[in-house]
Amino acid sequence: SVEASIPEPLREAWRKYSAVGFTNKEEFEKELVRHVETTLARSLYNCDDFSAYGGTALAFRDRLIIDWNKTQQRQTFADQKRVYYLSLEFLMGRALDNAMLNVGMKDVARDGLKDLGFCVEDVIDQEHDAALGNGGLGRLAACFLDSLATLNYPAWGYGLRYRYGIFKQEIVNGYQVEVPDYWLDFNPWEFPRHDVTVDVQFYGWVRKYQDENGKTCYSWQDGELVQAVAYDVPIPGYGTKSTNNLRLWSSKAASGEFDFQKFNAGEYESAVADQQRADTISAVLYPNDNLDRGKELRLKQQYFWCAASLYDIVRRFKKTKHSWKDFPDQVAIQLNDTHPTLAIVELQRILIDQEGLEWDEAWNIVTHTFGYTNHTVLPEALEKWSVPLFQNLLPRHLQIIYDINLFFLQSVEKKFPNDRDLLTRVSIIEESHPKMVRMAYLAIIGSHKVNGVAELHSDLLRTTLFKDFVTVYGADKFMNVTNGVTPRRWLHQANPRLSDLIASRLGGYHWLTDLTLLEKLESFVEDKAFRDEWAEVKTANKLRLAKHIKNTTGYSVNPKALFDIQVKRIHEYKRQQLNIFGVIHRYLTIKSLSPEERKKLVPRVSIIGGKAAPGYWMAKSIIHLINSVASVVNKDEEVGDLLKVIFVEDYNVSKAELICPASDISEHISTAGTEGSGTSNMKFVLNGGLIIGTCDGANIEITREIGEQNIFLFGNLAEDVEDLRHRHFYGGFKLDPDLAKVFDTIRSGVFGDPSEFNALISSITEHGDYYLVSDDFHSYITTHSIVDEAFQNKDEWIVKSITSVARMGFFSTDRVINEYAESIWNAEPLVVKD
Ligand code: F58
Repeated sequence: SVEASIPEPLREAWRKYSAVGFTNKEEFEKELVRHVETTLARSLYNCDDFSAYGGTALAFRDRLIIDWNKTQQRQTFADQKRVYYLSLEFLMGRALDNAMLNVGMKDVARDGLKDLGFCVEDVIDQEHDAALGNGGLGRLAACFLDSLATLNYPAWGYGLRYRYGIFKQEIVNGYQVEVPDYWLDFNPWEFPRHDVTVDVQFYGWVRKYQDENGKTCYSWQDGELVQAVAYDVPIPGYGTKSTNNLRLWSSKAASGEFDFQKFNAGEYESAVADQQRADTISAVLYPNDNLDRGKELRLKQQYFWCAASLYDIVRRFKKTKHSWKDFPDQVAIQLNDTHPTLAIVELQRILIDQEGLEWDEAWNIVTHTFGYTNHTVLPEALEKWSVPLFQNLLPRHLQIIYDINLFFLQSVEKKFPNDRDLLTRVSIIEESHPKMVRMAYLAIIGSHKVNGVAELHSDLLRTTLFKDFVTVYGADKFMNVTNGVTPRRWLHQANPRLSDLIASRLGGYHWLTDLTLLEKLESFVEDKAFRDEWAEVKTANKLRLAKHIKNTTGYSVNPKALFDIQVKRIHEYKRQQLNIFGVIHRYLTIKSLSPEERKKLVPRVSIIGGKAAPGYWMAKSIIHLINSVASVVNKDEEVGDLLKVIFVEDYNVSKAELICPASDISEHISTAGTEGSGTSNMKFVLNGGLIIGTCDGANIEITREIGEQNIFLFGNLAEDVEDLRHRHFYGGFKLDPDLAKVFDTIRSGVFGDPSEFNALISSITEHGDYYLVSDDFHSYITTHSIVDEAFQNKDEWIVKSITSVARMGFFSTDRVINEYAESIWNAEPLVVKD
């Protein structure tokens, strides 16, 4: 603040000593040793890899924070629009390697560490992943932050600082076991801001009163206060000084609330219990992916985070001295799914209850500020909160929601008189028992733009889920912004060999900030030497993964085999069951062949990884089946190298960086129409792997970009899914004969107690096969044979691989962020100079 700033005449003295951070190897070594010896209190006699990691991280952190300070100052003075990305999940993974590469100092670090007796890769490997997310949605938020900083947008992320991130997965006797992920023991990447706090209110009641002018007003009274404390994480851009901020809120008992009265009255334990109750809010990330469970603590998390973030944003806005009507020109807030929808209601509450604006003026500001991104059409994932729960926890917000709904329904009624059904369908309140608040509808009504994450997905939103809202608002409010990934982490960092090879031909790394430049690679496709080098890179990456597999599972896999990979959250709609049934089918085929015939086969390693939500039994039994099949197949000497099955334990961001560069083929095989976009499909293709996939999510646009001849598509189309499901229920279900054999084999007990897999099988044979596993099985198996055949022509395979990478420019999050900035946020970059 102004009061705390050093007066002008003294600033020279200050500037003389301003921190600059290291700029070369010697200075890096000096900083590293200083941090190890003083910050970490270790010495050259007890500095292990972990301490070297600590020292290196702290040295890089210093650099980041210097740039961060300058960036924030410049943004404050520039007085231009800021973007706020509200996401309950930021799946950041590791920060050190990323920081090294983004500030362009990895070689300096490598050489410096070597001088001091350390290997940079081993040091990087010490870092615990920041795993504050479940899957695609959380990782997308992390990629967005990288692009926002790289493109110099003045942007902040807001999230929760969970004490426990997504659980660590262990496989015990083939079953998933969840272990808590306590990741904060040593986290050099965050800055606690104990002076940046917000008191957040819960429960209580609403007082209605008249102000001095006789206007009816409302105020939220009493209840319980919980304090939000800010923790800031610097986000470096690639090749720029811009360093943005990710602000994560941590909860604790509000200062007045650690009840000294109770304490003095001898109720020490109960005072501590209150404190713990407050701590609980930011304690743990909910581990469900694409499932809404409606738990009160989750709603508390959502409001806690929205209220703290909004308070912070409004506080920053007020310092600019702009008038309220300018708010949407100064602030754009993007809602990552419906989880932050309460921010809409909270801003309306601040404007009318605290700032005294009239309803319409306030609502106009609110709706011009927010944009909402939807990530799924699965009905079970759509958030709804029970009205009684709301009434108790957030009584004033419920009133405001009812008012928003009333005014909205009145406007609909005016436009479409006498259509009661329409009113019931679009009402924010679902008339069930108990009544429910439909968060997606509230998000649509409170935002000026709504977007899906791939073309098919956005089309489905417009024609099914949000159809009535297209009728009400017109089609322009609903748009598509196809997802992407950051090429810095997902190519440069994950696959240094490929990045260097590309740089050797394109004359440097400028394509990392304009990914469309990769198209120049196509001119090298005819170059035999280049193709050979390309193939060598893939082999080296497969060896790197094979080594990890050996170390973690004990299984040796042949790096010459076709590596077939499916890594993502385990979910019936993503159809890992289709994959493992296909593997069993392959196993049966191998067993049925003569030794001579077997020689013609292409050896395969089927690699599957991912976490199941702890309460999702079907997903857990899929994991169990994969592991059971692995333990039989991998021991079968008749099969040998022809087939190996590997379950990768505890799939996370840092493992993805190891896995994505090592695929020959990866699987993106969701039932058509169910996957919003998918982003691992992009990561794999960008790393020179081909894909087998359904016509779903972004697979369709990947096909458009890279060409049909470079992808293996199979299965029914989205437009036919409804019909097929309908037919299953009305007498038309016929189990695919090959799949029937697979089921017979499972039932025979070859893979252990078959009763464990009853539910999995009967969901297909008896309960309607909702995900069309049987319908798509034949097409899936046939397409895998085509893959085998294609893989045998090594040269053509490499041509497909190079061509695909060359055409992936569209899938950079840089393109994505520029689209959001232009068509939703109306925000401009702000370059930070030295
Ligand atoms: C994913 N959603 C989509 N949700 O499934 C995927 O197709 C898309 O590519 C990705 O978002 C990015 O747009 C997803 O990951 C979650 O994990 C939620 C977490 C919180 C509870 C509800 C699901």
